[in-house]
Amino acid sequence: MTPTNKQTNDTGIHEGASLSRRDFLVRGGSTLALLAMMDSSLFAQMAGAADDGEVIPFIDRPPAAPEAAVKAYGELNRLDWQKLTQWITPNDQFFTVSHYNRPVIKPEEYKLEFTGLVKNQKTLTLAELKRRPRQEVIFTLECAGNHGFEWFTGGIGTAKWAGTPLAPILQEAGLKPESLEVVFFGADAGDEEVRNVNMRQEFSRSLSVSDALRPEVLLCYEMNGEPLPHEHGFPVRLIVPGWYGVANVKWLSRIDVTDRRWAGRFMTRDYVTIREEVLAEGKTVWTQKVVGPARVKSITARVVFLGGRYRIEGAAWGGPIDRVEVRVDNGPWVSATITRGKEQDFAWKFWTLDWIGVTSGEHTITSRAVGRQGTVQPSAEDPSLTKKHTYWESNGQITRRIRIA
Ligand SMILES: Nc1nc2c(c(=O)[nH]1)N[C@H]1C(S)=C(S)[C@@H](COP(=O)(O)O)O[C@H]1N2
Ligand SMILES: [Mo]
Repeated sequence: MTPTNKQTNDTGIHEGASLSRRDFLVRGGSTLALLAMMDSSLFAQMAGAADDGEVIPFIDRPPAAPEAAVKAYGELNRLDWQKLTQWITPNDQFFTVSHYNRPVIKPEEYKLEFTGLVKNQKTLTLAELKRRPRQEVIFTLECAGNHGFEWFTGGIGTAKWAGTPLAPILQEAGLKPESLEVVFFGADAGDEEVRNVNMRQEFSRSLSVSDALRPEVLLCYEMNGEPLPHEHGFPVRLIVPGWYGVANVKWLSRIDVTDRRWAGRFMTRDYVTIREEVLAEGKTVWTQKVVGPARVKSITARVVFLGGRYRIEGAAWGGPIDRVEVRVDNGPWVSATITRGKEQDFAWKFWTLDWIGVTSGEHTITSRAVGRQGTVQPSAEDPSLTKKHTYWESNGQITRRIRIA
């Protein structure tokens, strides 16, 4: 999400809360009755949980997306955390963000060009890509702008992506020794102005040669067993497991190897995190860093009442996760149990915690993820967030509010 569009910025956080029709249905009895009728073991499997229950709605609910945001990015199809029961997000429920147009590409006409500092410049068709070795990855893709605005809290989803690894293709093409970066271009384009120069620019992002050669990076043509849907980049997109959404270039049309750093909009002006950082000697410096690998993050998705007991459920992602801890009101941090995704480094984890000693009234629930390297999801008051001046990479601890009858 990037409101370069000024309107989006201005209206981003002032919208009043409103309930969507889907929220209304779940709060009403009909959906619950329907869920109760489903085979309970099937539901438990889907939920990664022991049994079904009644969702107690949070007091804090994201407001509707402002009209300007919908105008700029189209229907974002944001995830509703309270309804999160499926570990794999179905394609029609997967959020989507596009900064330019959404090009329609005929599969039989699709061509992926390799240009620049490769010994053998070449072009691959979709059929040629599909004939190459197939590789799958379950990867949670989150927009770096997620949680950057009150209304933007569902810019995330998990899919099983399939395609062919990029590294062997680059190796076959033969990178010249002076190669520094690999630039990925989409077929979508927009008008950009830099220093009074107006130009047509395709969506583009670059990776260093070593990042581009990582074995998990895919030229992806399949999402959850189906051809990549149009809005998700049909017929081919880049998948960079472990990185924020913006690195995952859709409608991939050209891959260019260069001996310079690429300075397109999404590397230098958008998706750049500006912070005030304090150096060891106590001096404050302003930093501007390109959004890259995802940061550790978690959220409490819902509280379920199971007749006599309450269960807190949530998700954690953004790099390999070691554990998730949860705190109710100002109580101690308690370790949650990870129920799904333990084996997958690039996929979100689902976690649950039995809420012991529940009292009636209003409560807050906060979660924090801890990465395998010991990185802790920062509190909202941490200087890495309070001294962050752009909204990307908002991975602070999220506090949910709930009222127990
Ligand atoms: N070609 C192209 N690729 C793109 C974008 C875009 O605007 N054009 N948006 C990026 C951003 S910011 C995000 S968050 C993800 C969203 O992927 P999705 O729409 O499949 O969910 O796509 C990324 N890839
Ligand atoms: Mo994004």
